[in-house]
Amino acid sequence: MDPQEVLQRFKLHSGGGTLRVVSPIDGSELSRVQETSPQELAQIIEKAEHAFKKWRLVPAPKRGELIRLFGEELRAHKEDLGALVTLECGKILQEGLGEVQEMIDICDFAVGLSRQLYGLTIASERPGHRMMETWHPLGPVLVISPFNFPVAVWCWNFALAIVCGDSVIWKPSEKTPLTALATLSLFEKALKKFNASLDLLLLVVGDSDLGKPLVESPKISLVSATGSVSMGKAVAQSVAARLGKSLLELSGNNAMILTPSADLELAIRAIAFSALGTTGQRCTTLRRLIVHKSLYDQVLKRLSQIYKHVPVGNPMEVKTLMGPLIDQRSFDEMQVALKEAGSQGGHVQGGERILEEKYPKAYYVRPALVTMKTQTEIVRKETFAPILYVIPYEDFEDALKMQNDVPQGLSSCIFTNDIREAETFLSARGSDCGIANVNIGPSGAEIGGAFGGEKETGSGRESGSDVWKNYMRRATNTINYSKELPLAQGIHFDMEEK
Ligand code: UN1
Repeated sequence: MDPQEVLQRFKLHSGGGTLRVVSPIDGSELSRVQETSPQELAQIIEKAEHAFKKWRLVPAPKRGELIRLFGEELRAHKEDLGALVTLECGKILQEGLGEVQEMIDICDFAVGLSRQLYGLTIASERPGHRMMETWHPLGPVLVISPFNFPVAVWCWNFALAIVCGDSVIWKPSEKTPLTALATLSLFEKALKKFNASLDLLLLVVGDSDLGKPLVESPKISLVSATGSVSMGKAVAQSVAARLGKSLLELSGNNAMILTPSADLELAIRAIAFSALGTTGQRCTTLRRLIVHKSLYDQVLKRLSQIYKHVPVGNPMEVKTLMGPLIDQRSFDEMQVALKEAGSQGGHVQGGERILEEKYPKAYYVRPALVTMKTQTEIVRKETFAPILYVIPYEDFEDALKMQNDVPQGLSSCIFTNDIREAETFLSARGSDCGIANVNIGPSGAEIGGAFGGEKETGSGRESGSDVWKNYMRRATNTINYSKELPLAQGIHFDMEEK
């Protein structure tokens, strides 16, 4: 697909702004985008507040109708938006399309949800009383989204926030503003069909400093941020300083325990997709393979072949399975990590830059397979690149301990056909991650489940299940329909009026 054609379809080629957007595919300039100025932020917040005040009064199933229309636009433009995702963040076209499908899926989920924002009725201890819980729209939500899932992760938040009655301010990664602009234009089409002209989605384009005044503003009811631990810590501290609400989905350091009873054919395929997919730049990427020593040699041999031969190249080409890294910084960080791994006793295969002559301004690498005797410091760190550490284990309990012995707690999995191992892995003393899978890799989650993790991953949950509760406020209501005024806890407070 011709990049210019893709840009033209969303009218993004004209440029005229100050933010230079380059494609990681070849380092070429895609466009120059208008940046939001710091002076505009107050007005953006005001617009979001104004839209929220109107939107919260629209019945939830009607709000769902808007997301249904948005989902239809996404369906109609799946190919174009998927190609734009590939062009701007470098993931292969299959994954670019998958990303748009993930948006469509969460829209469908949110439409159903718009008729299911259920509260509870609670038995009152007092006669003639009824208690209930009601859920109300929360307010303007700020969504800070990452380059690696430039639209799907945002959409998890957006689709839910909109059916919950909130307005959304979106601060996409400064590396991927074009997909955000294209998505905004599709949402505007849906708004038009819905016959509304509300500022339910406001974009803030520019570098991370721009997000700061928004994060600090008490007018933002929820800050949902996806990205690195350092970004998450800064956001969490600012929001906590004003006792605001945040929802964080940060780094992962995801492992697979590969046991003697595992179905190796499945496991190898799962390893390949979850370690190499998105060029190792998913927060759910498989980074640690904890493999039983009886399988170690044969698994390593097979992986070594896969790592040598996996087709790396232009992500627009059908045969490519691994595209470029996002930028030079990411490449440099990968090299530093590999050097450290070497100095900590690791043996490194791959990891070098390739296709330099064809793409001098882009960063393609051979994925790196690193054997380690133990889980050293560098293994415990998340490096956002295709590096897979392979560590042997002898005793299942040691493997479990190793799986949990990292600061992050996003995703994890075990490959086993032994029910005791599987159930132990899923039990209270098993994996400490927000996602724990059996005979499936750690990445590629469906939208129906709650997505997120513990420890340094930030404890937030996005996407499915009952995650919608993050985007609403809860009220507990007690109604007295009796002619008495009994107090709870049996307290007497009788007074005589003089
Ligand atoms: C991310 O990398 O931030 O489970 C999100 C997955 C995708 C989402 C990844 N559905 O890998």
